[in-house]
Amino acid sequence: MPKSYANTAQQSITPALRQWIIAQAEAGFTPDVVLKAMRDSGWSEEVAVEAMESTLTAHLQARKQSLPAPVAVPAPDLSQAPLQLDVGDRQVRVLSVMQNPRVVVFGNLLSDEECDALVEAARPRLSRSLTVATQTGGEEVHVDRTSDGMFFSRGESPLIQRIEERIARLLQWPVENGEGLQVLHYQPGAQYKPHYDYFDPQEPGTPTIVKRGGQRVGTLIIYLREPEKGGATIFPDVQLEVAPQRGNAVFFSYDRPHPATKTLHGGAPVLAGEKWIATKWLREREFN
Ligand code: PD2
Ligand code: ZN
Repeated sequence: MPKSYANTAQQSITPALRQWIIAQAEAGFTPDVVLKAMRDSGWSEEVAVEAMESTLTAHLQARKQSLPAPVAVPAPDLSQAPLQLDVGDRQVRVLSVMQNPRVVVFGNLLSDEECDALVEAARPRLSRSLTVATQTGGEEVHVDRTSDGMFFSRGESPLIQRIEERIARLLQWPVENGEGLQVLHYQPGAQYKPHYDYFDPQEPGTPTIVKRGGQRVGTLIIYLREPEKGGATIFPDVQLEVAPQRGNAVFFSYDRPHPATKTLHGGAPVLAGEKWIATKWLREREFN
């Protein structure tokens, strides 16, 4: 740590000292440990306490200000802790709930027949998955995403319409705010490395992307065909793994485009067999 060579009366709180205090706090050291290290390096108790207090208060304030404001997000009605939710044409089971990040695992969202029908309608239209090109707002092939995929248009067939209406009821979010359903096919070895689904406000392409419908605020990943091994959806910030069980789905929401939402997630490599999913991304506003 920066040493104090001056006597107590002359000790001043330098930028180097402030940086060091922030680094200690972010590394998880408690205030007493940090204070002791400062005293051991020659700082007086009085100056050390003042330096800690003023530095950390200002740091937290700055962090708060850089956090985007929270917005409304899609959410199932879990106020009565239901075991299942009536979505009109089906009872969807609530299997697991996490508060922070907001993650809900659903069972019985789609029938086996609906899963198969989506796979067969998607199969002839697959091509190597693209990700959004963050520089330009266009799309590009990306090594982090080794699946094949396609998008259905919203409402393009009675099957798609039925599923979209079911999702809208389940998550209490308008059909119009949803992007078209995307189907992804992972072969052995394919994965989707951890990422956030919201568009990074720092990237130059983001203002163009969010002109249409605003930010993404929620994701529903539906498992259409399960692999024999691997292929879980993982949330590394909270060490959560969701098994890709056919007909089930994992939902998560993010009320601001910021890592503070802890919604970093990925598709673990498929180790054997093939994995098929359908993803519905939900926007703040009508997406057209
Ligand atoms: O296939 C998955 O489990 C997965 C993981 C991360 C899908 C997505 N992201 C996605 O479609 O956004
Ligand atoms: Zn994702």
